Amino acid sequence: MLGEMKAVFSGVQPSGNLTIGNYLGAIKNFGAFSEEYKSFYCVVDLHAITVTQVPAELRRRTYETLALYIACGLDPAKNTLFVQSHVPAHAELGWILDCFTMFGELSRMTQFKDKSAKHAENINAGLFTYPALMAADILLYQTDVVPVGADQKQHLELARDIAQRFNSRFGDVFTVPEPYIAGTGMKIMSLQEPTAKMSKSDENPNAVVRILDPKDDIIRKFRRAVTDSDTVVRFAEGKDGINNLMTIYSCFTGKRLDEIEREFDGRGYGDFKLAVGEACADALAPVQSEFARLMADKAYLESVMRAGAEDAARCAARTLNKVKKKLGFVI
Ligand code: ATP
Ligand code: LTN
Repeated sequence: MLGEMKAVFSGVQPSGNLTIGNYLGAIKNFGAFSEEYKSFYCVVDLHAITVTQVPAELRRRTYETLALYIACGLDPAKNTLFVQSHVPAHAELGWILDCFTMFGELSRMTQFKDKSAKHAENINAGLFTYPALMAADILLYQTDVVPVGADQKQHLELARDIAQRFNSRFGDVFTVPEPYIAGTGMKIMSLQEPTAKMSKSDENPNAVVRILDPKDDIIRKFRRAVTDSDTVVRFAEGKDGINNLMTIYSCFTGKRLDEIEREFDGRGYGDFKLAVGEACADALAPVQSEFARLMADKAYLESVMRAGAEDAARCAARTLNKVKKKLGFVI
């Protein structure tokens, strides 16, 4: 709780062009909290540099990620939208929480294991302590709810453990956050390898549908999606490709899985894939045009991020001061 209100916090890394996994698993669900919660949505650039970034691209994507937040329906008047590095309290509390996070806990994180396998030449300390910084992001705002995709559940559990550990030593300092993992959109899989998560840093362009992809590309990628040798559109074990396409179609159209099975009864995969592509492209079209409008107005985006950082810094300072006092720092 932040004062009288419940608080929601989430973050997206400006580490690549966002995918429909980021959209359906995370951003699309953020707006639901705006009315009743004090809402913080952050572009987590400090997290992004745990893997090598090209500076000019990082800068461009930071603007783009903020613009996408707004284009996906987050009104800056109702949501605090900001860039993580603009609020130094994140790095400060991150360090403090490093000292309350165990080596063994961090070693068990699957994202660390996956990313260190993928970036074997750059297994840096930041990649390892990433979850403690994420805990700092969340705990600074006395966050009640964190909407994330299923892949972040383990990090959320660690953030809860860190909060509880700190509280049991120093009294009630942090709200213990709950994850909010959206229904069928929780894990969108790669179109080329449907047992692996769709990830914005995937190198195979056909595996990933990006929020900003033109309609033709979207249709083509779904047409090439890996399915199976069966011909029936049915949600079932072993049909990972079809299950994923059905999930995506359901998220974009609001139709239930059994309705989708009936809709495509007796029709082939070709028809179904085309329908998924069209539903996806149609749903993204308004987001894309709003995005283009926003990106043409950098001054507006800068005013949003500045105001967001000011508000976030004010809220974060309250928690950070409390933490420093508890620790025995002279303030
Ligand atoms: P990267 O490939 O750089 O690790 P990512 O695509 O996993 O990035 P993040 O910035 O780490 O994206 O995640 C932003 C949000 O999107 C998180 O809440 C995450 O859980 C969610 N998310 C990412 N990929 C998916 C997916 N395939 N399905 C559902 N949610 C997802
Ligand atoms: N770790 C997340 C991004 C992230 C985040 C957060 C999400 C950083 N800080 C705080 C929710 C709350 C990711 O990789 N998707």
